[in-house]
Amino acid sequence: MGITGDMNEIDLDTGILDKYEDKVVRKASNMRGFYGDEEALEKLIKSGDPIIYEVYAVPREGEGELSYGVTILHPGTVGGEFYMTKGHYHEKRDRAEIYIGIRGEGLLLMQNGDEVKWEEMKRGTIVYVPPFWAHRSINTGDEDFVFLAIYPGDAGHDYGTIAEKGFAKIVIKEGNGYAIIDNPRYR
Ligand code: PAN
Ligand code: ZN
Repeated sequence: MGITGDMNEIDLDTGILDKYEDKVVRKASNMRGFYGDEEALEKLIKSGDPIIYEVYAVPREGEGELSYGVTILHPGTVGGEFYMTKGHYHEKRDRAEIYIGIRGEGLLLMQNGDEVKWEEMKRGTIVYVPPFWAHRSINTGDEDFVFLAIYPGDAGHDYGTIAEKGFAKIVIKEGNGYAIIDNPRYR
């Protein structure tokens, strides 16, 4: 991993970036408070604390710049809820984002106040996250769900609001598919 210039390369089959400057790894133990079934999460942590997702990013933090990153969200469930990202609002609420699906399948769940919407994602899907919408991705498949995200350099990440309140909907495994249901813990 070196410092990148203005050029980089993504392997469109795997999502692997040739160069990146930031790597974030979120294990089960980093996801305390995010799942309804806390016991199931503790069990998962005890049984080896698996990685839930990894982010490989090239940040450019100034106003007017763009940052981008690839997220690799592994498959699995915690008490019936699929593996997912923490989710966040942008600190600067009016900053939008673009998600591009690369591999696997998932959902992009978005929330603005109490209003919720979502889009299914797979290889080639492009989803526009408008300004003011919080966003969380969810792996609804049985292989890695991989996507590229491009966002304003000065967007910033507010994790606190979602960590405290959650999303109004959660995504659970149902048969071979998924169901999107009201979050009983939503505040
Ligand atoms: C994405 C996310 C990435 C990880 O790059 O940061 O998928 O999700 P969390 O940040 O919620 O842990 C993005 O939306 N950037 O703005
Ligand atoms: Zn974002």
